[in-house]
This record gives sequence, C-alpha cells and structure tokens, in this order.
Amino acid sequence: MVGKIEQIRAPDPRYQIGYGKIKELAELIKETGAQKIIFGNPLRPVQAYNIAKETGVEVIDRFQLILEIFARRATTTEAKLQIQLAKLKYELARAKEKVRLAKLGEQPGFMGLGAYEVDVYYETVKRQIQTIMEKLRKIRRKRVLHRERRAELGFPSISLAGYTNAGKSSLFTALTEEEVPVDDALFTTLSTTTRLVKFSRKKFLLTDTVGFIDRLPLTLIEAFRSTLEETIYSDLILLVVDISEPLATVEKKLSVCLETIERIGASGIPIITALNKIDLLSQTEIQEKFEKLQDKAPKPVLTSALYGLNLNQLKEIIAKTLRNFVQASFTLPLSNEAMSFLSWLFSRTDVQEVSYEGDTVYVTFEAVPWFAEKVKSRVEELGGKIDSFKH
Ligand SMILES: Nc1nc2c(ncn2[C@@H]2O[C@H](COP(=O)(O)OP(=O)(O)OP(=O)(O)O)[C@@H](O)[C@H]2O)c(=O)[nH]1
Ligand SMILES: [Mg+2]
Repeated sequence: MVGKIEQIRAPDPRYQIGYGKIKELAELIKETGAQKIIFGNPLRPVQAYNIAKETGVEVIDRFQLILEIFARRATTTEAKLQIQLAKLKYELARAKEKVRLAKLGEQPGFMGLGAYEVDVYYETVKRQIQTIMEKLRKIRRKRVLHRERRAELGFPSISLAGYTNAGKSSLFTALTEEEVPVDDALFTTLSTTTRLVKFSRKKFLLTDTVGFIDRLPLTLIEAFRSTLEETIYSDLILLVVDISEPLATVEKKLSVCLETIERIGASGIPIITALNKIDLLSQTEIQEKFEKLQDKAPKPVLTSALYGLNLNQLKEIIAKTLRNFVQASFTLPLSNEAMSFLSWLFSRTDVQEVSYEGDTVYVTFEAVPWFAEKVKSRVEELGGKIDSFKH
C-alpha cells in the first residue's frame, strides 16, 4: 500500500466519495505511482467505472480484493470453483445493474456495451453459474460420502482451523510425517486433505482446511460452507495462530477465528491452540505474548511448524484431550466369518494386540466409545466373549 484516503459522508452516487476527494485521489496516484485503488466500501459498477475514468487506474472494492487473495491461494478444484462462483455471482449482480442502466438509456453504450450485448452478457454469466454449481454439487456429494465413510471408522477426527497464512498446511505436513500406512480400502475413504496419523500410541484422522478471514462476505461464507463443515464434524479443533505478528493483530485474528468457529456452529468442540511461528520471535517476545494470550486462546501450545518445535507437547495435549477412548479385549473362536470381522476391525480401529491359541484368537483394541460398542455386539454375535472394556 502506498497511500490511504478516508472520507466520512453519505456515499456519492457517481463516485462513492465526493468529487473533491476524487481529485485528491487522482493527485495521490500521480505522486505515488499507485497501480490500483482498493475501496473499503462496496462499489457499484458505475462508480468503479467513473473512478477509473477519473484516475486512470484499476479500481476494486474489498470484496474483489478478498476474491483475488483467495484465487491466488486456492489449491483444490473445489476451492477454485467456489471462487469462480463467487466471482460470477458478483458479476451477475453488477450485470443486472448494467442491464438496468442500458435499458434506461441513461448510459448508452455503458462500458462499451449496448442493451442487446448486456442482455447476452447477463445470460452468459447465468449459464456459467449453472455449470459451476453442477460441478460443485458433484464434488460436495463426494465430500459428504467421504465424511460419512470416515464417521464409520473408529478413529477420532481432528481438523485444523485458523486464519489464512497461519501455518495450517505446514502443521498438517509436520504432524503427518510419521503417517500411518493405510490399506487401499481405507485410502479411498479419505480425501486428499485427510490423513491417518498416529501419536501418543493413538491413531487419529487429521484434516487440513481453508483459512478464515475477517468479515468474510456473505456470499463467500456460503461458497465455503462445505469446506467449513469439515470443522463442524470433527472431534477436536486444532486452531493455528501466527504469533509472529504484532500482538494486536494476533488478538484480532484469534477472536475472528473463535467467532467463526462459533458462527459455523462448532462451538461445542474442544479447541487446542497452536501459537505458531515462534521461530521468528525472541525468548522474551514469546514469553510476553504467551502471557497475554493464555487466557484468550483455548489450551495454548507454542509451536513452530516450520522447524518442528514443541510438536511432541502438542501431540500429548491432543491425545489427552481426546482420551475418551475405550480399550477392550475379547476372545473369539476362529471361523471364516471371524477372520473377515478381524480384517474389518484392523482397518477401522487401533488393534494393539493379537494372539492365536489353538482355534481361538485374543485381541486388544482401542476405539471411540460408540464404535467399541459396535465391536462388542459383533463379537458376541460371533460367539466370542468380551474380556475387558475400559474407558
Ligand atoms: N517462520 C515460520 N514460517 C511458517 C511456520 N509455519 C508456516 N510458515 C510459513 O507461513 C506461510 C503460510 O503457511 P501455510 O501452512 O501455507 O498456511 P495456511 O494456514 O495453510 O494458509 P491457508 O491455507 O492459505 O489458509 C508459508 O510460507 C509457511 O512456510 C513457522 O512455524 N515458522
Ligand atoms: Mg493451507
């Protein structure tokens, strides 16, 4: 950013700001060589057009800026489609105004378009929106399927959350370094951003997600809803916060994240906060910030995803928070059915011990409570016996 102008007044229909301010803005652009103007307020197309004409540079508003940032960061097909959709919906709203203006004859040849072309343009945008929505519906169906299948597994799920650029994906990579090999059946169940990980002798499903952002426009919340749902359906939220930034910024972003978690309806889920990027701070700075943040951040742990600092401590706390596991042992007479039950059990829970004696098998496993119950009744159906069942 090379300069900033503020004005408090009722928006001017032609330029959003007053004409005097426009002259001032044009002057500032000449002085600084700025290439783009970003408005904090939403701009109407006619205003953007008028300001561009007066100043000679590109004009966008906050919404378009967020779209540009998201577009640059989007990695998955779904995220890319969501951004395209948000862009098109924005275009459609503007196209409507263009149609209206062109029809009124207020502005013949508005932005070089006649009434007929504007109509065609409007219809084209609408069609493109339909196509993208269809593609997104397909991806969403797959996502729901993934989640449903994942829910059938006996592993607790953790989802990473946090402001954009906090280090979620880096932490995801750091925590999945000791990834557990998974068989093909399980592999197809997991999406690309979910991995089976093991720490503190327990297995978890870890999911990376998109970043939160302040005052996310409504259309974008809608667009990212399905991605945010990953967070709602998890057993634990690992909230990542970049604490290398100034304290005020850190606090602001932390509260945006906590608010977002609440707004998407995930407030009942336990949260652990990774205060990340400590490698960029001195010992004293870390200490100071930790003291200021420890009451605001749920279960804070100081980390560096980049250098793998304090990851063991983080893993310990995760395992401790998710300790409502059941450890159970059973004896089962061997049969074909029992064998296929065992292979099912292996891919869905953490089997800790297996021993065979004659024609019986002895198994110890760990799983989330409701899943352990399911195993228990299956064992009994197969003529086996539960030897122990501990919470
Ligand atoms: N110095 C330092 N840099 C880090 C650390 N963790 C992440 N980064 C850097 O921060 C930047 C963003 O990291 P990502 O892991 O992509 O952040 P993210 O939260 O996944 O971002 P979005 O997916 O855009 O929401 C990258 O340049 C990382 O290398 C850390 O512990 N220390
Ligand atoms: Mg990321």
